[in-house]
Amino acid sequence: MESKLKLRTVWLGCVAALAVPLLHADNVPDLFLHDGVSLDGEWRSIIDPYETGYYNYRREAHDAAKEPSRAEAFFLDAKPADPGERIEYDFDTSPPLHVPGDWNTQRPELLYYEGTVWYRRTFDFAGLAGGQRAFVRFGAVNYRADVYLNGKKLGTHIGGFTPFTFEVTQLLRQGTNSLIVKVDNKRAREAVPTVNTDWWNYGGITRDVKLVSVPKVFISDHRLALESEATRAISGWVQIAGAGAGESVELSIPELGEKITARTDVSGRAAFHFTPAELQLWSPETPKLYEVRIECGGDAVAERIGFRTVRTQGKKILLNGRPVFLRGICIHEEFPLLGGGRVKSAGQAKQLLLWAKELGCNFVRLAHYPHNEAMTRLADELGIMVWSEVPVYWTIDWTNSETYQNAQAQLSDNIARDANRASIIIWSLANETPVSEARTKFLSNLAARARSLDQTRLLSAAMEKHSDPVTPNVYVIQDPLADIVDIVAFNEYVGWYDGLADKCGKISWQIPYDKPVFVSEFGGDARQGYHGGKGQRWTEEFQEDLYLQTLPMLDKIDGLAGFSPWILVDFRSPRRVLPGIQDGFNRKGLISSEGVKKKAFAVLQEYYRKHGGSP
Ligand code: GCB
Repeated sequence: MESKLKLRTVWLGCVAALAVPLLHADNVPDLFLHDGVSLDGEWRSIIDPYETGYYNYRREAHDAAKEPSRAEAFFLDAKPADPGERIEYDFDTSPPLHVPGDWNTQRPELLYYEGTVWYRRTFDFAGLAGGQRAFVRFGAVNYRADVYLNGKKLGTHIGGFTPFTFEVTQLLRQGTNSLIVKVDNKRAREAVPTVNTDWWNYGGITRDVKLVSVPKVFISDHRLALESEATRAISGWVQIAGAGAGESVELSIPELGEKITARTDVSGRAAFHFTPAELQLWSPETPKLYEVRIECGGDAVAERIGFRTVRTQGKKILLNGRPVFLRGICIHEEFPLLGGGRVKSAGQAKQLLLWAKELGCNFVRLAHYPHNEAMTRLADELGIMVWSEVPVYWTIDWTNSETYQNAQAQLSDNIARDANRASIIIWSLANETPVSEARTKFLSNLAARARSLDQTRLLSAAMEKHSDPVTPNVYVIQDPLADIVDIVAFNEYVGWYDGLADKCGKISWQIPYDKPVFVSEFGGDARQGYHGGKGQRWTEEFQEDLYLQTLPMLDKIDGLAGFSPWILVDFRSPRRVLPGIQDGFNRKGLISSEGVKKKAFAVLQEYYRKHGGSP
């Protein structure tokens, strides 16, 4: 990560209260709820593997130059002023890419492209009403975004799966505006994720972009949560940007007959505490959501929120005070049909969750990074509990403080984005990270940060199992991270990376924590339509048998609170090269990359049916 990393502003409200014009903002969560002008659609694009539009021939950044070269600095979006002028690029005649969307599945030559692509979108703007402020909001850009409006740099954002925002009040023009994003998805050792993953690193402006105008004083964030299922008290706050003390904020939940007014404190925050007479709690069986409205001065937002509690008691997970078994499945944010690639619409997100429902799931693990906003909002609506994760995966650069700051920013932005989603019950800190002192320090700092930002959810991380050579069939979870998290979760691949399926019958478990146990992955590959005996690897029968053998093995785990097999749908992974079988896909899906169910789907469905799942 570079030192030019975006300036992080912790609370927009605090910063805006200063008389300094705010140029850099990051996640201002409630801009999602404000109406805006969509900037989705066709953007002009320039593929720039050598970053010619960014660096001059001495490798100095054009955007740091006093007088950037009109001929070469792409962010200027220049046109020849006369027939003799040298301008070595032209957005107007460059081909389009669709936003939201990864670039890889839009043009065959970009399938495995990693590097820089410049995006440009022009839009007309009529002007801001007196005192209004304007922001441009990106749902996600993978991985690094350098953003420019009308030839001026707005800032840089790093991290591929969380939203970010820049204030553009001063830079918007009446008439035509040019918004340019240099998107760079090159992997880096010190990045989060790092160079080595088992998924394809799609590049592009992968989520929605919009331009939002708001009053000078506006609602920038809010939190509401049920304090206890016994008292039914709800508490929370609303953050007003640009406000000091004494601003009046109204919060109402019409269906509950609640309308409460509170005043902001000096930091622009208004606190709420109330106990509705009749509150129906959110659960997978009854995913009740209430319309919550917030008003402050000339600004208003509304969204649907569910109320529930989640905590642990010994080896149990309690939802609304009652034990719950998590019938889960892992999901990557990838859609199998329509050309594949990153999920591009709420409709695609919904299809993934409906498949999980059909399996009988009440829980999904959204691997290995924050999924799009639609996913968690739909999970609220559909009654599916969620494990939400940040891409701290495998071998992160544990001792690099910028890497830590990066991971912490992604975690904080994810929490800020989704803190009002009843469906999310677990924040996950990491996946299969090798035990070391540096790694445990890194993750315990992340855990402390997560707890300071949100006390209404559980923490976990997908750990690994170990065994002693003297007792190879006794699997032990022994990881200092297990002392830190609330749920002891681990991945296991007995029968795939670890012997054959018949090994499952020999395994016993030692998990010495008085905490719920969750198996966050198991599974094996099958090429859909490839059939053979159950001993023949890659066939649907092999995968089916693996599931049949694994489920009774997991039943033997003391304190098992659920599991999420790997994975709902086959997904792209360049590590997976076996011709005719993998062809660039991890084939552990229960559904193929063409959207067809494999035999093991029915095995898991039947198990979940017996455990209360009703597809
Ligand atoms: C794992 C990883 C997951 C991989 C999976 C596999 O343990 O967490 O990202 O895709 O195994 O298929 O090997």
